[in-house]
Amino acid sequence: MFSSMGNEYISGQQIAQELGCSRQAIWKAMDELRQDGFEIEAIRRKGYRLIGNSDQFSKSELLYQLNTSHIGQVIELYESVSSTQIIAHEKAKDGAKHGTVIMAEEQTSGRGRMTRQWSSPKNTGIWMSTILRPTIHPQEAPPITLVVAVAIAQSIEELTGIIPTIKWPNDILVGSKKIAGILTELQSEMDVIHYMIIGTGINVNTEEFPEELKSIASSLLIETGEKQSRVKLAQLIWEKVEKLLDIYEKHGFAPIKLLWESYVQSIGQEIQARTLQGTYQGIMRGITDKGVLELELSNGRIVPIYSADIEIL
Ligand code: BTX
Repeated sequence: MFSSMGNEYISGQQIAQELGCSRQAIWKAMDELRQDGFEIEAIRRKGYRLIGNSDQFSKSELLYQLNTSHIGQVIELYESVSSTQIIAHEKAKDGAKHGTVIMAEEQTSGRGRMTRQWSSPKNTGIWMSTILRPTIHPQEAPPITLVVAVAIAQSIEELTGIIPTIKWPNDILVGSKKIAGILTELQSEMDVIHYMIIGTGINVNTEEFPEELKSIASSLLIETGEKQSRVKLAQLIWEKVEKLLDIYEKHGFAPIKLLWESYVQSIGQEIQARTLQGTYQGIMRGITDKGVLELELSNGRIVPIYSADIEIL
């Protein structure tokens, strides 16, 4: 129905005929769409016209033509939360299904790694936490952040034509500025993953950043000069995460690594890696099939880096 509702008016009778339902059912559906945030004009004898939708997410729009089996099929939408990660942990403990997504229009205490803050202003970005229950060993969990990074980079490229870069392990950049970040949290025992929460923060239509982020952050709106569809981007990400996760579970990280490398610029470059154990400097040689970064020191020794903030020198 949406596809035939461009800028033209379409009569209730025609919609009813096409869909094989009553005119009353169409009125009811229009009312529900309005409540979901769509602006629909209705003019006697002409029919209905979709003017646009507000800046609000709506479940029906997010689910419309979503091509996944699990991811995004259950969505919980919130207006304002402290952090979608906190809600996702609660829901996962209560048994939420694999692929359930917690989304919010705004986060008042969005978080990054290691107690850092993630700026999440209202109606501008995609602030969401996805509950995964992958059938893998806990040791195989770390590359999932990289799998999600590839899905986000591919989705941004498909939606906007911009080719982003991935900064190991969890940042997506355009030029030198951060467009998106991933926060992966794992609840497991020695041998079994209970669940994973994949937090993704994507600056889509942010017009201006707070002073402290201006030099390091950007948004798709700033980079393309146009407002972008948060709904389309979320759907693309869910579809690609589902596909890539399936490949990872069946065939391991090697096939994804090739895609990952196509979005990474720092391979072969001098980098500094700040880890909890200390700071290392050397040439980034690449990543292993387990997603571990390999850093070559000036004496030729290769150091495996499991978790760090890296900076290209
Ligand atoms: P990170 O620790 O790699 O990055 C956090 C750092 O990024 C901050 O210290 C700050 O310098 C910078 N920063 C903060 N906000 C932004 C922003 N909007 N855009 C660009 N740079 C920023 C990255 O952590 C992981 C972020 C995950 C965020 C999602 S949103 C949904 C979910 N809920 C939640 O609380 N966190 C995740």
